[in-house]
Amino acid sequence: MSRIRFLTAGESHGRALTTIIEGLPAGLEISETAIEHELQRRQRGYGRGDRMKIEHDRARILSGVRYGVSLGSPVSLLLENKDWINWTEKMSVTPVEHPTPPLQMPRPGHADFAGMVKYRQDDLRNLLERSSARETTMRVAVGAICKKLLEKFHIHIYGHITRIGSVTSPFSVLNIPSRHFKNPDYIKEFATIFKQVEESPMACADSAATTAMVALVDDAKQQGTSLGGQFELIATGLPVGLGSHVHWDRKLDAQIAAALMSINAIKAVEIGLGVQVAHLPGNKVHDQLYYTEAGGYYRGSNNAGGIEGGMSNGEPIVVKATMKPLPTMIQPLDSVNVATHTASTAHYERADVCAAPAAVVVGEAMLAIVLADALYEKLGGDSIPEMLHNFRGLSNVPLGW
Ligand code: EPS
Repeated sequence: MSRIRFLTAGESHGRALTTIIEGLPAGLEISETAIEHELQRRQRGYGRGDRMKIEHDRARILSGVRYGVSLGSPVSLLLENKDWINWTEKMSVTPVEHPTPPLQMPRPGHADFAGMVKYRQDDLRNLLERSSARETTMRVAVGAICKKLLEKFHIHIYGHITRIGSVTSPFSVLNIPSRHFKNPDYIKEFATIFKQVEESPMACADSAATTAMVALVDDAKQQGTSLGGQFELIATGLPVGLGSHVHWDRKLDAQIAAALMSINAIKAVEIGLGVQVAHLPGNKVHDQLYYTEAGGYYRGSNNAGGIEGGMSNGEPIVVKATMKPLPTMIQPLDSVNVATHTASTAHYERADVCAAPAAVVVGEAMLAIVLADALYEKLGGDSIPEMLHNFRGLSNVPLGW
């Protein structure tokens, strides 16, 4: 990330979560309503725990915006945890007379064990509060702003669930002929698919798969276990040449993979065909190139997922991320009491049976952040008008041979 940087702070049951975003251009419309819309999407999903009934996530803009428009100065956001009133003693910043007894049975799969050893903590509360996926509220808020930036350039990001446990959705963007995305009428039709995704409690484009996924979540809840999943993200409207082949940390696919792997519980990220490329010969993998006078360049397929040599190639970017089942379960796994070294079961507290539909929204946000940064790096400037001017200029630059 070279232009847009952000930090987040806050504990899951602390007073609030905050972020400072540095490097945004001036002249971008930013509203609390647009941020709230994305935060509400993150709270959705069948299988979420009771915390989502307590919270109504809203972020207040504290700086960097005047009359609804960014100033180019750091934008800071504050999201207050409604649940905080129930945790003022347990999460007090100042010492309390009667601290709560320490939690000493690490949950396998969570940050508890490694974090307790690394930070020399005897209370796993000191780890879980920050390792909780509640931190992703701030990423979604930053992503909401980056989505607005991208929309100025007609770049749109979509996400949907492709798998929950054993149930898969038949819909994948990789099955849509690549040239359709050059057709503005198709882009409108494509957007309507995602209206169905918004209506699905599992953020899934297929209604039969949604029903089966809901039943699977019910079953997992009954059994006191949890479920992971897989989702596909798509970015349309990108110009050719975001990222670069010249250095490892400038490769766009590497930046996207790192951003998505940083989301809680994500264990794998694939671009385009992803791991399937190992099974296929070259002539079935690479996207053949064609040209028409009217429409310019187009591809026979988009198996590369819109990225070749670490650069966007003008096709939709398609990324898949895989999420593990959450490690907090009503039927807990074997663990050890770290104070007594005796066999025990892992700590349990309120959790989600399945948070994959929410992770789609976090994935969209992280993709938006990376792409907004890459676009800004490509276009330069300090304001939206300057970026738009440079964007229009891109297509006028002749090829160098
Ligand atoms: C989350 C809030 C948390 C959990 C979940 C994500 O709320 P609480 O811990 O108060 O029930 O629902 O956290 C985890 C999945 C985790 O592993 O910690 C949220 O806002 O997304």
